[in-house]
Amino acid sequence: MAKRKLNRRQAWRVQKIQEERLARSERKRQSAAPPSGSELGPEERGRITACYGVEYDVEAADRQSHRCVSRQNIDSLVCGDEVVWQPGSGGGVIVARRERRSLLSRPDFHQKLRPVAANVDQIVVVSAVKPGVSTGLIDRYLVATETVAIPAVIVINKADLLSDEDSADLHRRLQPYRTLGYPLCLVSTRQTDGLACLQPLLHAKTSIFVGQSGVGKSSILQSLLPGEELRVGELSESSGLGRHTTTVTRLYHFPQGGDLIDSPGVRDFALWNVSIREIQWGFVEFRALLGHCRFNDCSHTVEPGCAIIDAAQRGDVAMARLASYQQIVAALQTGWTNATE
Ligand SMILES: Nc1nc2c(ncn2[C@@H]2O[C@H](COP(=O)(O)OP(=O)(O)OP(=O)(O)O)[C@@H](O)[C@H]2O)c(=O)[nH]1
Ligand SMILES: [Mg+2]
Ligand SMILES: [Zn+2]
Repeated sequence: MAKRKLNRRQAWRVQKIQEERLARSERKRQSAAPPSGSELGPEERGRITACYGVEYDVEAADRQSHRCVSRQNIDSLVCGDEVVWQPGSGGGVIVARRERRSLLSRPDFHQKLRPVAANVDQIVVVSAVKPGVSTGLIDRYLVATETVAIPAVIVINKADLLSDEDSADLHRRLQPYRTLGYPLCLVSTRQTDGLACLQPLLHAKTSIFVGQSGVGKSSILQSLLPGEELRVGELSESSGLGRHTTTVTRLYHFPQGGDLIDSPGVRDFALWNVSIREIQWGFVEFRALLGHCRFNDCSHTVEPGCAIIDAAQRGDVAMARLASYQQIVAALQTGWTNATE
């Protein structure tokens, strides 16, 4: 159809209608925006305990929770962030974010690196007898925790499913972590006192649980906080993997002190934006040996005179840890750090 040529009056009317539409949408946008300063109460300090897209739960000093939106000039807000907020009639407005002590990021489902939690003092790497303990995966998590310089604790859940012969093998595989000084707990939510080893480690600090979906992160938290209603999922029988039951990252308080952030598990954990140097630094037992290899640029994989390979052959570095490091490096070189055990 040929374009109809408008006379001046018709063109003016079309323009007028467009302007009215724009003004209407702008009015709508403004009414959805946070209230202006004059309608808000005094500034208060608080902490973000959960994020839902553009809304946040902010906990005030009196532990009351307030649903808030954020001023647009705050770049990113995550669970654990300490903020300044102002109460309003229909909820509050976050007006500033305080400086972070630490920030934890990880790839989302689209493999984009996203911040997950702030001001965390300790990372609890959770693995489980079912779907299985992968030391390769634990090593990748430990590289990540060492990179952000946040202390790690290793937890192996579902000890109730461990047979006597598997138990000996598991203890052998976990020995290197004990030697390195990582606190390590074998726990179960199905046994009386099954969490006794973990409980004191969570006292008086903010911890976050990380680990594959289905390892029982929420179940452990539920056992430690019987008063809370947490969502715990069933393991898919066919795959033995969980179904990402937890969908929102949320901070909980223990009555005896200490906070814990529960976050959705990831089926796979790849190391993103880490350099070979950071990976080497992430293997804590390598640190004293770095710089002692025959070649300056030694990758500790095939080179003769490698101080780390020599140490592994002497038994000073666990062979499994060296193999794990080499797998991560090999995977990094192919552009994907999806190493298995
Ligand atoms: N046998 C056994 N099963 C457990 C134990 N702890 C948790 N489970 C089961 O493991 C399954 C997964 O538990 P969740 O707590 O939802 O796992 P999650 O790590 O929070 O999973 P996401 O939220 O998806 O990351 C559930 O069916 C639990 O009942 C345990 O100690 N022993
Ligand atoms: Mg969960
Ligand atoms: Zn070397």
